Amino acid sequence: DGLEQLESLRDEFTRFMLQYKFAIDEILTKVNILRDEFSHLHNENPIEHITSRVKSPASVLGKIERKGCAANFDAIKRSIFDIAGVRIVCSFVPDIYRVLEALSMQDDLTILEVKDYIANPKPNGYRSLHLICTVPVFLSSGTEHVPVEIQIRTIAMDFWASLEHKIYYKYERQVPPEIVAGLTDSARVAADLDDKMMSLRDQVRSLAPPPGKAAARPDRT
Ligand code: 0O2
Repeated sequence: DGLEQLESLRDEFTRFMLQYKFAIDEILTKVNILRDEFSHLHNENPIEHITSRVKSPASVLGKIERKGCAANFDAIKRSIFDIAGVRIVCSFVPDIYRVLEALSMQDDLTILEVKDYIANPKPNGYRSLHLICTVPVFLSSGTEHVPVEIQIRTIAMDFWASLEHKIYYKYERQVPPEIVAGLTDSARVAADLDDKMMSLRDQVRSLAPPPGKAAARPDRT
């Protein structure tokens, strides 16, 4: 009896986690289509790379505790929105908003929230654009609208966030103040780098194309 209960719980858990994997697959298809479209039709590629992860069960449990959310699958689905996570790393800051706009136009995506930590960085200097949306996943049992957190950032933002995450967690949240200050300062350096690269790109775009080099391919109609 106990064993049967355990097996049924395991199956329910597997089904629960699978819907997040499928949601990620749906978003990855969308983002890869955008990427291919940008590079084939517009001859430019605003997306450097894409990563994704399903939150580990231990990390989901930690969040349930922190949020004081009821420990049942329905409550978890309604209150934890980053079990499925997709990270899109772009070249330049305006590319982030182009990707946001392209995703916003997709009929089957429902955007629940946009958090713009680029316009309003966190006090520690963290910058990224976060998007919480739901995507329909078509299962044999019916359609599930599954939440996904999409983080869109530049290479410089990603570089800083990845290393900050390592340094911060290595000290188990007991980071000495001079290190905190150093991290915040380096976030500023990363932001300056984004500005500098943007300005270099704008300068190069305003130059005439070098002799013998064809101008950028026009959009196909
Ligand atoms: P992981 O391992 O990346 O999944 P909540 O999500 O409810 O806890 P909040 O404030 O609603 O908190 O979410 P927020 O801050 O918009 O987004 C949380 C996620 O953004 C984090 O997920 C990180 O991925 C990233 N993030 C936010 N702030 C920072 C930061 O200061 N440094 C770094 N490196 N990343 C940050 P997780 O679940 O914390 O971690």
